[in-house]
Amino acid sequence: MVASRSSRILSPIWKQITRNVVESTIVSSRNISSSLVPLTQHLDKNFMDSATTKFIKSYPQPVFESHPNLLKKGEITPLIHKDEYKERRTKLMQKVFQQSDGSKANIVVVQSSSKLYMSGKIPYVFRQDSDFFYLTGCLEPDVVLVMVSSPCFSDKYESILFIPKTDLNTEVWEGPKLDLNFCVNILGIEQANYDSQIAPFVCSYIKQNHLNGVQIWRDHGRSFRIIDDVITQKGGSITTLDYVPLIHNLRVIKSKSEQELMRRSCSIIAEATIETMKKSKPSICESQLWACVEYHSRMSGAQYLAYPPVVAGGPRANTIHYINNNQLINNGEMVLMDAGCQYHGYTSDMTRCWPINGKFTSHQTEAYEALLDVQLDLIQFCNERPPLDILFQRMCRQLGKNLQQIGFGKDAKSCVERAQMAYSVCPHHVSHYLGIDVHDTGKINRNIPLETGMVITIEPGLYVDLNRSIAPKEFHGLGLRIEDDILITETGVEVLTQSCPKTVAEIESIMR
Ligand SMILES: [Mn+2]
Repeated sequence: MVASRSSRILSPIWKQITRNVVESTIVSSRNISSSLVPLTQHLDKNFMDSATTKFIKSYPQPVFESHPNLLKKGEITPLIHKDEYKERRTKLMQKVFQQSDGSKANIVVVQSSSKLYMSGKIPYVFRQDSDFFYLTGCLEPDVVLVMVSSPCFSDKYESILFIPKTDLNTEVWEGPKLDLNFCVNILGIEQANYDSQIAPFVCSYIKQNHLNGVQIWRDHGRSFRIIDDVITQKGGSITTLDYVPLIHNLRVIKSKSEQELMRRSCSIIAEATIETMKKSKPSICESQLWACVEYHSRMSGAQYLAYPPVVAGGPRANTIHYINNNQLINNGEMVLMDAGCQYHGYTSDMTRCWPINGKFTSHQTEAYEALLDVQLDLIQFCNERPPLDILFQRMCRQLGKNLQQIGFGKDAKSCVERAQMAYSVCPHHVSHYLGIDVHDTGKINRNIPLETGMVITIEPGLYVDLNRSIAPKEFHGLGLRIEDDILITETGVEVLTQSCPKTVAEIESIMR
């Protein structure tokens, strides 16, 4: 990364240009069509070299004009059209209205993520806030979406995007930034303004509606100083409510285009995992397998891995969230790899285990097949659309039964005792919702029946640490998990990670 230069050595002519342009970019929402255009008017012709021209034509995020390989006309992010984003906002506002008593005005405030820094001016890879992304498709930091609806008008609302004001110097270093035009013409938000106008706008809206009362909907898990201050100022006339459960209710059901994005995300991680199996050999380092899965994911179009993967050789697989990934894997050991990627905002989450030398031992086969049998049964059971918690109970029963058949928990006499024994070797849940987040829509209870359009994981595990007395000695140290991503369809289930093999014979054949 190139270090920034001190502003002291900017030549006077650049100072002049910068000053002119900063002054010229003050654009109100009344004349947003003039945004960016004035930039060129102040530039001397001599400075309009090819790099500058290119810069003027650039956009803050991929659009059809600049990335026809990624986007069709009208799509804000790949496969998601402007109209779908608008429909999401409309549905949210309908839910907001349903939750209100109808006599009050509603203000919904959704913040994007902010840039985070590792040190000094070195940023972390930027990841957009999931709810903000879902409602706008906007990939820029420090933006705020405000939606307002007056009392008694259920289907009428207004959306305004508030953006940070940029300057030429920032754009020279970081590239083009969001402008008011982009918000309206590309993102399809009805109005746009600068972030200095958030408080005045919200205050005046509250003032207009103070007789009816005003409800402010926000993410109760995040603070937002501007809105905190407004609420403190305005005191009693305002109720604050949490919009997150309402958005999660929408996000938990995936549209056709979201399903296709998830399908691609899952197939990328499936193929990348196959490549990683092929690269495996005794004494390879866990970090090399991590590099391999990340390389193949990104080469196939993923933006990044969705979370730090677990690449755990031998007994380290018993540490469920092992992410050190820094040890050599010995001949005769198995490796557990839990990895997922992010494909244009949508996440996959898959786990496979394989012997590092390509050949399962008899005990590894026994334990692995006991677990795989449970996983296959649970995927089938999804056809009956059970709640996730029922899947978990079923996992405990089935795993208990299978484990006893290979010598675990000899003293467990009843079904309940066997299920308890299984819970002791698989202490995590067997499923979670999946989507924009890995652990998606956390506000949705796991006790509701599965519905068409939901995507979930099925991930039973078996962790036999070195002192696990209920297990025969030959299984000690083994840690296994098998995880696939499942779409609930109108007619049944679709295993989105299907293309990654998981039977003993298939895995051995791939590694041969
Ligand atoms: Mn998972």
